[in-house]
Order: sequence, then C-alpha cells, then structure tokens
Amino acid sequence: MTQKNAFQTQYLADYRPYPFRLNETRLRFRLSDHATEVESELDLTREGDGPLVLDGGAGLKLLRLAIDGRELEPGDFTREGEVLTIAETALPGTSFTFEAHVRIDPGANTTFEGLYLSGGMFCTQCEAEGFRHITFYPDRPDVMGPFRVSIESTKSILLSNGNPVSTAPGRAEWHDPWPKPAYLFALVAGDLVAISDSFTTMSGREVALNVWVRPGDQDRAGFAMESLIKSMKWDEEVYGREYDLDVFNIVAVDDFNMGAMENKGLNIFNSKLVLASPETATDDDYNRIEGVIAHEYFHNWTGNRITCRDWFQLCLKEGLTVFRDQQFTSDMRSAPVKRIEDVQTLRARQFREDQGPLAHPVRPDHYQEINNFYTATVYEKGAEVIGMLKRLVGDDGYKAALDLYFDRHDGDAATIEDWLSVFEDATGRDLAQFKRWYTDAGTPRLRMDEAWDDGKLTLSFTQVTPPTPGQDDKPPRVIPIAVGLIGPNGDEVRPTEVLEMTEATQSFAFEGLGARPTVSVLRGFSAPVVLDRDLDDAGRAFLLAHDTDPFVRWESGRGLALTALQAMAQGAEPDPAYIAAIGELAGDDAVDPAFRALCLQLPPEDEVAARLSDAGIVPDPDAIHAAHLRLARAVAETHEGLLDRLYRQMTVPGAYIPDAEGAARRALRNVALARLSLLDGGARAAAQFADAGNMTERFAALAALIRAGKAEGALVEFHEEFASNRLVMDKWYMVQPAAADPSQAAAITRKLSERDDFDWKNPNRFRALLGGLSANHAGFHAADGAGYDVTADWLIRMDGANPQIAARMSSAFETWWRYDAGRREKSLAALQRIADTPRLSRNTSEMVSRMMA
Ligand code: 0A1
Ligand code: ZN
Repeated sequence: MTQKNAFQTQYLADYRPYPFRLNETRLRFRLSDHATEVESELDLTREGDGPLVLDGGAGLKLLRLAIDGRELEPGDFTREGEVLTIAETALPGTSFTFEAHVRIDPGANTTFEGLYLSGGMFCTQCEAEGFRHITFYPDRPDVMGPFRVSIESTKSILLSNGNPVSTAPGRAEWHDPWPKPAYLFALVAGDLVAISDSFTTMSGREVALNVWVRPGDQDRAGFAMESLIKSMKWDEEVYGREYDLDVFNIVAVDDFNMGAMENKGLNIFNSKLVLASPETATDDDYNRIEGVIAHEYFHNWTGNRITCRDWFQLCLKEGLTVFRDQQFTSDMRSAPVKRIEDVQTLRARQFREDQGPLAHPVRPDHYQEINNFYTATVYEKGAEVIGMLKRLVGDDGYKAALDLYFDRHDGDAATIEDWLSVFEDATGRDLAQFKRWYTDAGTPRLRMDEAWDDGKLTLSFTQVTPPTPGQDDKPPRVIPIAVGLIGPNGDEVRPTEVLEMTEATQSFAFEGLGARPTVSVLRGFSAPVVLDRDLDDAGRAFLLAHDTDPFVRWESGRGLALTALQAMAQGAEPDPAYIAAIGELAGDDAVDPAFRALCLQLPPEDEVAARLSDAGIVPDPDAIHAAHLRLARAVAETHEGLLDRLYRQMTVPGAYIPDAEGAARRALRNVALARLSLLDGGARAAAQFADAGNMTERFAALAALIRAGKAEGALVEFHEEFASNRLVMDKWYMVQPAAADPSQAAAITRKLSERDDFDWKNPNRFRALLGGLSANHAGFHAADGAGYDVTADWLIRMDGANPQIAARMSSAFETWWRYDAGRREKSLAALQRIADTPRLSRNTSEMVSRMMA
C-alpha cells in the first residue's frame, strides 16, 4: 500500500545563499494573551539578485509593512502561503531597513511553536522554523545578525537573548551582540523566581547564572544549577571553550515539545529536565537533567557560535553536541556504564529506525517537514560517527581538528563538508570514504570469521548494508574495529588495536600467538554496526567473566540472553549457561554494582523481536513476552539467595544524594527487587513502597507491584500524595500502561485517557501515557489491534492541536512490517485511518506516508 501526500519536498541540492545580509534585527513586543503586537526592523544589505523573500506563518495578522519608513502599498508585495515577497521595485539601493508590524495570538497557540502561553507565562520555541510564526523574517539558519529586543508586559520577569540593557517595571531591553539565526531567538515573560549563582570564566569574567521557575519550585532547581556550573567548567577544561555573555538564564516551562532548547544565553527547558528533589525525581531523572543541561550549554559553541548552513546539516550541531555531552557524563560518572547505556539507547531507537521505513542518512538530503528529522539517527548516530572519527584520527588528531574547527568557523553557518575538511586539514587524512557515514542510511552488518593455524589467527570480516528507502546500493564504509585477544587462562594477550576496514571483505592476521585466544571484538562498540560471529555459549560466558573491555563483557552477557530469548520464543527451555554466567557476575562484589545491574537486565522485548525478524523469523510478541517473563523467573528461582543478599546489602545509608555510587547501588537493588517480586508475590515491593525514602525506590516498587498485579492500593496512594505535582503524575500515567499485562495495556490506556486530569494537550502528559503503551511491546502489538487503535485515535486528536507531537509519537508504528499478517493488516488500517484524516498536518502526513511506502 502506498500513501502519497501533497506537501512539497525540500532538497539539499537546491540550497542557494540568501541574497541579503542582515546587519541588525530590532524587535519590539507588546505582550498580551490574545493580541500581542510585534514590530520589527531589519537592516539589510543586498548581496545577490531578486526580490526580498520572507517567511511568515498564516497566523500573522499583518498591520503594516515599510521600507526605510515608507509604508508599502498592496502592489509592492504579495503574500502566498507562508511566503511574503517584496518586489524588487519597492527596494531602494543596496542597504535599507525593512519594517513589519504584526499581531499574533499566543493564547490560542496549541502547537508550542513560535510564541505561546504555558501556565500563564509567555515563552517561545523557534527551532527549527518557529520564528516565522512571530513575524515576517528570513527564517533560515544561514541568515545571522545581532538582535535588540524590547518587551512590554505586565509580567514581572522579562527575558530575551544576550545581555540586559535596561529593565523597568513593565518593560525590558536586551541586546545580543553575537550574530545568530532566528531559530536561536527566545523570549520569556512570566511571574517567575530564580535561584541564582555566578561563574568566573577562565579569563576572569564573571557571569550571572539564573534558573527561573514558578514560585514554589525553587527548592527543586538546585541540581540544575550545579549541573550548569559543572558544564561550564568542563567545556573550558576539555575543549577550551569560554562562555561569552554576562548572563546565562535557564527557564523551566511545563508545556514543551522536546527536552530543551539552546537559545543564545536563554535556554528554555521542559520542566522535567530542570526540577528534581529526592522525593519527586529518580536517579535516572537526575542523570538526564545533568546530561541535558550540559547538552544545551555546550550548544553555545557547537550550534550557536558555529551554526548550520541549512537544516540538512542538523547533525553538525546535534551529533557533535551529543558526543560532547556523552564525554561530559563519562567524566562525571562511570565511563563504562555510560558507554553501555548509550549503546542500549542507540540500538533501541536508532537501529530500530535505521532498519525500517523511516531510515534516513545522518545528513538527509530531502525532507518535507524538518521537525520530523530530530531523530535518533541525526542525534545518536550523529554522535557515534564522531566517536568513530576520533578513534580513527586519535585523541591528538581530534583535538587539533576541533581547535581548527572553532578557529576557522566561529561565526559561520557551516556544513558537514566544512566539518570533514578540518579533520582532513588537521590530520592529513582523506575522509572521502568516511563521508558515507553521513550520506548513506542503514546499519552495516559486519560478519567476522576466524581461522587458526599454528600460532597465527586470521580474522576475516565482511560488511553488508541492507538497502534503505531511496538507497539501494551501499558501497563499503570505513569501519574501525577495536580488537583485543584473551588467552585461555583469561589474561589479555593482545591489548586493544583498532583495525581499519575499508573493503567489502578484508582479513587481518595476528601472529606469534602461543595458544588460540578468544577474540574480544568491537570493543567499546567501536562502530555502530550489527556484529555477527560464531561464538558459542561457553565463549560468551568466558568473555563475560574475563574480558578487560567492559562493553564486550556486557555484550557477551547480552548475547547469551538474546540467544536464549530467541530460542525460548520458539519453544526452547531457559538456557542454563546464561543463568549460571549471570549469577557468577551478579555475585562478584569486586564488580561495580551499576555494571552488575546492567548485566542483570534482560534485553527489551522489542530488541528480541528485531533479532528474530533479522533472522527471517516473524516475531510473535506474546511468545516473546512469555519468554522474557519465564527467563526472568528462571534467574530469580536459581539465584533467589544471591538476589536476596543483594537486596539486603545494596541499601544506601544516610540521606539521598543523586551521585553515581548511590545510584549504582539503588539500581542493583531495584533489579534484585524486580526479580524477587516474581517469586514473593510483591511482598518486598509492598514493603519498599511503604518505606521508601526517595522516588527512585518508590517508583521501582510501584512498577514491581503493577507487574505482580498488586498495585491497586499503591496507585491510589501515589495519586493522592502527588496529585498536585505534574511531573510525578506523568510517571503515574506512564508506568501503568508500560508495566501492565500486555492483554490489558490498551484498555488501561484508554481508561486513563478518559480521566479529568489527563491533560492531553500537555506534551509530557500525552507522551507519558501513549509512550508508556508503546513501551509495552506485546501490549502495543496486541493481536486484536487494540493498542494500534487507541494510539491512532489519540494521534488523530493530537494532530489537530500539536502536529509535532503527533508526528513524533507516530513512530510507534515504524516496525509494523515485522509482524504477522493479522497485525500488519491492523496496524496498516490504523495508519490509513490517520492518513485519511481531513486537514492532517504536513508533519504527520509525511511520517505516515513514509511508514506506509
Ligand atoms: N536543539 C534542541 C532540540 C529542539 C529541537 C526542536 C525544538 O522544538 C521543536 C525544541 C528543541 C536540542 O538539541 O536540545
Ligand atoms: Zn541539541
């Protein structure tokens, strides 16, 4: 079935520079809920030919247009769709000032793009193309200039980018001297309070720091501030990057489509990534807050000072900034644990995307709606590609290249070609083949075969990348393969070496070996590929026990679990080799508890389905779920004593601190709880729920109770206690469908969606409930289609209010093609129903048509 849509496609190949330079932008806002007036003045200088073309959404009520003070007449301009064109005849000389006066209605804006109201506070979101809903403007990232902004409002706190020029009651002026594109513009006006601190930069400048929140939330903003200070220091120490304004403001808002936004000097955050207290946030929440605060801060150099020429280059800022925030977290916490977590995310989201109808290159070359390309491929694979580059050129080469990048491109709107050139120029390496990682979609399959001959080990690799939409041929890529060798007694006989594979098939030999070693390959997950090798259970258990590389250790346990689950989903018994090996590791007190917790977790059911489908077997979600449960129970039964010991031993004395050590112990204790709850009918979970001193323990206990079918009272209690806390209530909405028995998940979702406090227009609330359902693999893919139906109903409804959210969440359907004919038919019918919706947005229309193509 093919689903066409009528929206226009944009192509990278069509890029043309803007024919005007923008010397300065002056904006004046008179804020009011339903009739905000925006007056703009743009000082422009002609640099090319043609009329003046500006972007402007349909919601702009045009009051006045002028050039150099002369009001334009109807014949001077045309307005078609989202484009305003000022005729060349109306433009005097080379330099002139364009003025526009418009009225907009932030109170009616449910898209949370442009200027909108959230809980009575005005705020903006302009990436990628939101500024055109504020006023007429060249809304493209390569048009940059300084901004002067004046805000008139009755709200007490009035913020914009840059440095404050003046503030008086009801009025504020801001000046941002650093040239920036419109997507980095921000404005906030609200009755807010701040927690404040300061930071002295490496050259001795003092920067005022504020985290702005709603009154009452101040006591939950401290961790965000600490994270900001750590990030500023780290970027100076590791990348030599200093902050460049007198103030840095962070604002928390409740209605936000994404995680956070790096607006120059005024980062706006989804409140769930700012607010945390031990009673309301889990260790994972704290972890994420630290990482995202860092991410947005790091954008100041990788994104803001150096931005993207066009939106096809999105990975230029996002891949690099994710890579930098991953490095930061590795330095702040456990590097091996961070690496494993990042690989888990990559596989769960990016591999899934890359192996289905939504696959696209890290740098796409066409799109209909750019907001559909803020994807795991652009972000997470974009970061992996940089990790590979660093592995190939070495740490010194990487540093030289980055120094050159900042030096050469500060103030530029750059491209992936510019990025690769700095590596070529700094290291002398030819990166023509490496560039395929940016231009070619799909996850390479890497097969390794071994041959042993009298002290000589030969490793032969073959790479194949399956076709992806629009790209049938996949020439070989450069793949850095990190390899070490482990001798029969468990000692490492060859330390890590990076083999550089450039051909479709290639062999590497290791000579002078005494006895046949076990190969530890793809150490540290040195390339984002699917590795295929013949290694039996004994070999995997050996690596799990002895490898010096923590990633391969974890991966070996993972391989055992996946093989066991695949076999069990087709009727086999639990694999004793896996159960024994995992017990050995879990009981080893010399090993970091966080690492043990990771190893004890089973691969997600969705990943088992992906593996089966990859092997040409149609996955049965119910069978996979049953296998998952059965293997978890077998581990619990075999290791009950050990798990009980861990459960009692891994308590953390004293007050809750969100540090890595405490979090590690809580993580191991909570996995032990999850396993033991399969045997004790939820007794320990009930006790933990009643006694928990923090949300990490509380929430793990609640999830275990739901899985044990004993959560009725706990859910009521939790709701009563936290009814006034939106972020905690989101957890309540998420965990019920996510942890439900799959046969009930869709019905639970529907029932919860009918509650009065299901404020569906709030993106966090909507994502919690519908995302909770799609995280329940067998529940979303229930054979009767109930999971698909409730999801489609809500996506259709959401599309009318907030197309970005509807489109993003529609990717729950991206794996429809994997399943049996009955499920395929039902998921396609749900997609068709979405496609047939009158006035469907460009966002959702593009997603659905790609999924159905
Ligand atoms: N640049 C932000 C992500 C972001 C993108 C789009 C948004 O609104 C539609 C908001 C945020 C980041 O990488 O954090
Ligand atoms: Zn980002």
